[in-house]
Amino acid sequence: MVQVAVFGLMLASPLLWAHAHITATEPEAGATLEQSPERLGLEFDSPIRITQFDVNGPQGVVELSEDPVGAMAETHEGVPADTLEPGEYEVVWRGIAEDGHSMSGGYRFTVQE
Ligand SMILES: [Cu+2]
Repeated sequence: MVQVAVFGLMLASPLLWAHAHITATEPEAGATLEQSPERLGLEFDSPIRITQFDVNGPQGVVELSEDPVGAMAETHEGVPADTLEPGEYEVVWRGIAEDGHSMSGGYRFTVQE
């Protein structure tokens, strides 16, 4: 992994802002969890500013005690204010990468009974 990252840096011109790609979500897209997740997260290969981070579940909008909106970073975290009831959840996000490109995405996961 380290070698791949170094190779990528050598190819990229330092004069260009990096285009970002999402590399991971927390939990993984499509995951079925045995218990409520303590945090929800997004990971990118270069910094992006998150402009929207919404979580919806069987009871509607999930309130977050911590959300990543406004932060410019590679790793973003949202923390549910309460334990998530069993059911299917969807995270929807938007952001702007350093190169000015808009990005958006979403993923679902399930909390088991
Ligand atoms: Cu881009």
